[in-house]
Amino acid sequence: MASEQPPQLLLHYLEHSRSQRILWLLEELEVPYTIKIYRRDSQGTPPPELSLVHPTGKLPVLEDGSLILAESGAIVGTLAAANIMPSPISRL
Ligand SMILES: N[C@@H](CCC(=O)N[C@@H](CS)C(=O)NCC(=O)O)C(=O)O
Repeated sequence: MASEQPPQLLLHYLEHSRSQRILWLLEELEVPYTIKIYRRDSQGTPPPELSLVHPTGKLPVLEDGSLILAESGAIVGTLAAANIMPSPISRL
């Protein structure tokens, strides 16, 4: 019997940020993913380990195996290009 594979996509998510865009899209598309949440401190400052996720120190970042995607717009575009959008924008 084959064992169930864990989702390949890992979303690095900073609370109260545009990371929400990617979370929303993954949910809408019903794409399996795991999520790692980074919390802001009481001043709203993000944790320093963001720079370990990506050299820019900014989130969201979406990991797909060895592929590391940054920039929320690029992540959205990549998910769309992966042909998992229900219909092309041109048909809307
Ligand atoms: N153009 C980038 C901007 C990313 C960005 O500025 N992310 C902010 C949160 S919305 C962040 O990670 N800030 C952490 C910091 O500045 O330390 C995108 O759209 O993903």
